[in-house]
Amino acid sequence: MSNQTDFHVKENAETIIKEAAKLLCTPLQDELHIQTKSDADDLVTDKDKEVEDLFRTRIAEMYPEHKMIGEEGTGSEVNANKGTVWIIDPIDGTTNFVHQHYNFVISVGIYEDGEARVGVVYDVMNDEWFSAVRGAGFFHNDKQKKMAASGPYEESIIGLNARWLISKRFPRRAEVCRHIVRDIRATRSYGAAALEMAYTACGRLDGYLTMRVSPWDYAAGKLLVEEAGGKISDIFGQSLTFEGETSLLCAASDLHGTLSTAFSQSERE
Ligand code: 2AM
Ligand code: CA
Repeated sequence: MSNQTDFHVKENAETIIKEAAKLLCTPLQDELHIQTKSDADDLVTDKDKEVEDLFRTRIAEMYPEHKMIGEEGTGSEVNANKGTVWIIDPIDGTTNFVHQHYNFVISVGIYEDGEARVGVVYDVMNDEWFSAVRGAGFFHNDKQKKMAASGPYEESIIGLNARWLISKRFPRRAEVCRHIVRDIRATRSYGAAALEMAYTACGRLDGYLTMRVSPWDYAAGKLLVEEAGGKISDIFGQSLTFEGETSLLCAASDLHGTLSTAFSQSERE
């Protein structure tokens, strides 16, 4: 895709997002139908499925040759590395959507032969847009922004869910997380990975890390962070592969290096 085509696709993605957002603004009037997925805390609603269905319909109308992968099951057979693929999280932060009706986003990453071309994260209740086009930069609403260089480690604020401090599955990683919490200025947890990547890209967080995300959680956020000038990888500094669940770390270069080195060293000890 050329840059001009990318901007056109981004506009069309934003049009679908606006239509989808309307479905999410009024759920308190409707009765929300809530189910659990992998565990009792992993929620999904009829709205997640409605938004995903809307994307499937609109993409097929606009771009019949494009494919789609969605969290709620669309395109589970699709190879993200072949052709043009929209990777979508219809609601990132479903727990927030259900409990707080706040801090949830629609996340859309558009990839061509495995390379990110367009990323859009839309914070529905705050009406905030975070977007990027490959080679053309990161935008917060309509304003282009670059990430600042890392400041002193002890003054950083990092997005981190307290759950990972007590993880039994990853005791070494949990210990590194506890050291990080002790040494930095503060942590924040917004409960929506795509939003936390967007906040890192626009400077509200110095970094974000988590032990478990899936491709639809980071497909858009990865381009946002990269186009803002930051780094994104798993917690050991390895590239994200779009295959199954992974850990994730994003930040400006120096902070990313400090944190990924801490996790790698602890794993070797
Ligand atoms: P979701 O809201 O789209 O499910 C905090 O829970 C963050 O981790 C959210 O962005 C959530 O995305 C994401 N996440 C990814 N995989 C998850 C899983 N298997 N269980 C719970 N949260 C998951
Ligand atoms: Ca989701």
